Amino acid sequence: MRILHTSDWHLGKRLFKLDRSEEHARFLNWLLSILIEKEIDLLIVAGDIFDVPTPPHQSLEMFYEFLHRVSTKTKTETLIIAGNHDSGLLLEAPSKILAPHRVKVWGKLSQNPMDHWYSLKIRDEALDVCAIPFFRSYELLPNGEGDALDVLKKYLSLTRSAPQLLMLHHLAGIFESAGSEQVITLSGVDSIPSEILENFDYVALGHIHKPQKISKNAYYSGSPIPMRFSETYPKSIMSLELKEGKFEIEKIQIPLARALHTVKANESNWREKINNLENQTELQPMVEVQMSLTAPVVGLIDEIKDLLTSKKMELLSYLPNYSGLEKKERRHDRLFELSPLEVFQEFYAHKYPDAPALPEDLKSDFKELIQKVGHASDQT
Ligand SMILES: [Mn+2]
Repeated sequence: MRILHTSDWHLGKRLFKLDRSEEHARFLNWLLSILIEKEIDLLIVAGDIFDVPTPPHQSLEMFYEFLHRVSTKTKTETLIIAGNHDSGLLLEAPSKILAPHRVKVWGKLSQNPMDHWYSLKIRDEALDVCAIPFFRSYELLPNGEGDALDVLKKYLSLTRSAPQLLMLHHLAGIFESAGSEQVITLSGVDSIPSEILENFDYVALGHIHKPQKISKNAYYSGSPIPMRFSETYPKSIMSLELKEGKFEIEKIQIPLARALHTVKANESNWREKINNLENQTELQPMVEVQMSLTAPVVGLIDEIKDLLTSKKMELLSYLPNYSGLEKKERRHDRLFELSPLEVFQEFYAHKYPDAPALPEDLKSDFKELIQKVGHASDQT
């Protein structure tokens, strides 16, 4: 049985004024070609299909058009869980019409753990899949009592009769974040301990945008396109083959459709640095220029734009840094790129410049508050 694991598509995502849909379209075309070429039996999408709970119509069209192509051009089954950016109910709404297209969606946590288990048999290989969409602690503990991890364990355990695969959109183990993820916690637990995941033969994780292995069998596939200028590492999907009950795991690098370049320069070296940029992607590279200056220079931004235009690149973000101004001050220009926790950390550093970093107790209170706000907005 051949399986692909991907997550965090964030269809509808923008970076400043840049619409990312052309990059997403190219990723989905490439993904379809891999499904066909490798004769993939099962496609796993571990949450954050869309960037926002009410995605733009074009993003919905891109998603359903992709599912239709998978349905008509391949024999692949597609399993989808909702992430923290998705509306689980929106994803689940067309479930009945998707079923004949071999698409299954888990948008919301059911009260019955068995609703989250799905058994398959393909190419003589049996597999039990446990699909847990993003959930908040109160969904595990409707009465507000008990231990969230104990309840979660009930969802994750099934008498073993075949290899088991878990789909999960949460924080698990010890991970390295890309910085473009939103804060999520599990009532007082910052991350699901990796021991809980050890019973599974493979754990297909979503939420963290940097691809990584967090324990023996647990992987974040990462997002397919860089979400920020700082995400310079290659993006990938995971390819698995289940043979005689054992998984063979391989990472496949996704071709980069559009480069995001960061130039850190000053008045004397910016031309050279821009001239050194390579233009190797099919779509026009976008550039962020972080410029150290002693005083404002009239017309500089136009000169930078002109040079970039001559190299068939575009200036998307310009961050002048006048000497003496702290880096953290400048980051306020990018407020919408920051997570609520990052904003709070910056606010704290601004308010108490002489204090050390944000204390842990304040940090966990803030995370809890954000979660409660999320809970309240769910109910409206
Ligand atoms: Mn995400």
